[in-house]
Amino acid sequence: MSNLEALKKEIVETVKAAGDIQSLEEVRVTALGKKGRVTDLMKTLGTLSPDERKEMGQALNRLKDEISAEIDARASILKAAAMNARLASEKIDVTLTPRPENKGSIHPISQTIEEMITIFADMGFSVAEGPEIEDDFHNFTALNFPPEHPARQMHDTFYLPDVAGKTGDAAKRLLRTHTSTVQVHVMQTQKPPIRVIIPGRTFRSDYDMTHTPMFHQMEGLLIDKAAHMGHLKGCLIEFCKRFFEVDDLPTRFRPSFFPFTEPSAEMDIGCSREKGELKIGAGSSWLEILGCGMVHPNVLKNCGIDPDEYQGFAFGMGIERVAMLKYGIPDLRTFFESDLRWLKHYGFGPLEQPNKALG
Ligand code: 2NL
Repeated sequence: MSNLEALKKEIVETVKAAGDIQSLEEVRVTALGKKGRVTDLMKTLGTLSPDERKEMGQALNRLKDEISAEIDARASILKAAAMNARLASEKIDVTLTPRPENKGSIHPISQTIEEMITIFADMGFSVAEGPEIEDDFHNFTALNFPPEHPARQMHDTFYLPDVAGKTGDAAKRLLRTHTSTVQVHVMQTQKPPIRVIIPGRTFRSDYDMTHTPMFHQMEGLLIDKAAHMGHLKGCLIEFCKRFFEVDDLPTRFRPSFFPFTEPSAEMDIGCSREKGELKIGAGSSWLEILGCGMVHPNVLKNCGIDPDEYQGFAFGMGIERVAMLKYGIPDLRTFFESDLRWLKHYGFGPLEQPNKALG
């Protein structure tokens, strides 16, 4: 056996004997590192004649490759074993009964969504869902956002890396900034009449006292041949009365602007603010609660619906905001901190009714 073969045999034996990734790394350094045994032999090449140097150089490179392959093979075996050991040691028994001191509760966002669905379902709306990762068309273009609209900028919207092999808008992927993307899918795939609500997560690059990068919206869309602003107002007034459980709730609509509706409005509900305490219902103050309007004809056209035949109304509201108002939760950011004391205090029991007004 040549010297090199003997060396290889010896090193491969130490590779096979390495019991964990750390000792394998030591073996690698001893053989192939800067001061390793194979590297030392490489350094002697300069003392050889040109012919010998060529032959020996090739043999040493081969040896290096063979040892590297042995080390890689051993590394994958050791990594798999380490993962299996970790999986075995971190196993939990999900059939164990929960500890009573950590009793779970329904998050106020889930409770609020359930309450809203209950009220809108009673008016004939069904729930639609869609992807959280979207393209530029569904999030902006179809909704009549002009090409240079500020919401399209990097600092407002979370963009994902471009899709490989595509360019321009077709390559863009983003986290939806509103749930209107789902209405676009619904209009593209369903024939009117349409009556849907969409609760879901939305994402914007923003974080301060009143903004979190992930938040929830509830949007609604109704498309029919003769839908008009009166239907919109009736529907939303009824919703607010039931949601806030106040029969004579004062409401008002103020003109507003959204790219996707024309005309557009914001809806306020009456409230009182006495001694710093907010009370929804009678009073001399107003509280903005949602945005709404008649679906812009360009949006209908972009989604394949003939605006000469159909019209519709749409609305959107922040779920955290209305949950804070209804349940007196003072700080938005606490919603997503998973503080068990907060969850216990503001959470709901599984048998609590979604909405008393319909009970
Ligand atoms: C707000 C205002 C709004 C809509 C959302 C909508 C969706 C389609 C077409 C037209 Cl596909 N409109 N949604 C309309 C008006 C207002 O949201 O303040 N949200 C938190």
